[in-house]
Amino acid sequence: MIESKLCSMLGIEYPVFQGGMAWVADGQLAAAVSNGGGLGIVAAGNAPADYVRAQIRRARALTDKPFGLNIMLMSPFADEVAAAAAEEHVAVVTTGAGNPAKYMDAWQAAGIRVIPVVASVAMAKLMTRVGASALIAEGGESGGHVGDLTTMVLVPQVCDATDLPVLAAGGIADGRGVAASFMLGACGVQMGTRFLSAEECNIHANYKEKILKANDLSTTVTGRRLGHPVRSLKTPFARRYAAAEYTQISDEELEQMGTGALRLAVQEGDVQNGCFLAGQIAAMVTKIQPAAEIIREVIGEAEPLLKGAPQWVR
Ligand code: TUI
Repeated sequence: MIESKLCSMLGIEYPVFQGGMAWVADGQLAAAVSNGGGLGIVAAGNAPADYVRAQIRRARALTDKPFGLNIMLMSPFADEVAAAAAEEHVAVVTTGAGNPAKYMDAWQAAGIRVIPVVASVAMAKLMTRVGASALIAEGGESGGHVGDLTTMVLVPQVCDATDLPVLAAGGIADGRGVAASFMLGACGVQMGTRFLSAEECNIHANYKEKILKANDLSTTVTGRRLGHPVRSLKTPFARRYAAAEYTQISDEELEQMGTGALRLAVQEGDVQNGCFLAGQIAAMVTKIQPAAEIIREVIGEAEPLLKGAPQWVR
């Protein structure tokens, strides 16, 4: 059995979080992951507070286990979603794509454990100072908005910079990734792409098919010109966007090009115009299975690897 202080802190069975994937991580997926013993997370993405409340309530109806809410801090609705999180008293708030310091007092007053995603040591230190309960160190192997560092170099440096429990994220698809994360000093993992193939994940069939067909070189990063690098599958949309970044078009036009592309991928399965966010481990996702089985499988693989570590030492 894997022992992690995250499990006792949060009342979960396995130290496995499901990433807060915008448009993807609804109440049904979050509840399935939490029922499977991990921490399911509802993603607010760019949605208004009403939508987020509805998904929180959906998750609550489907599980009595703890679950989290991910707040994407670049969202125009971040303020109202932050307030809704406090009112709904979710167990955990995770944050991404920014600095949540201004919301920390309100969340803590509501008894919420705040677990920010950090992509640098500076952000890890700041989040430790302002009262985070744990940190998710996410490397650029992940899907979606990415930082500059890889998981391999970010996780140990974040662990050295804080006394808080650290979860590793980015590039983790199986028990080998879990075991490696523990060796780097983490005491839990967050996986996003692996859960795209969960039976309870309500994305368009075309999205799941693209993930199952992906190979090691199927993803690319676009959006550096606007300062928001995003990893997604190499699709017609990604190629058009990447080409446009090197033309004279204005930043506003470029921004406009990306608007709505996530929804087109997730809800319409639009293979021409959708932006299919995925991490570099997409090729390691090979079957559709229940979320609970994914968790059991990765933990089941990690345990013998961690037990076998003494083989390397005489
Ligand atoms: O946030 C993510 N992944 C995401 S967000 C997203 S939605 C989106 N839509 C359009 C454009 C961009 C994104 C899709 N995927 N992961 C967590 C994460 N956070 N990765 C990196 C960071 C991060 C970056 C900078 C965290 C803090 C930070 O600090 C900046 C500051 O304010 O100093």
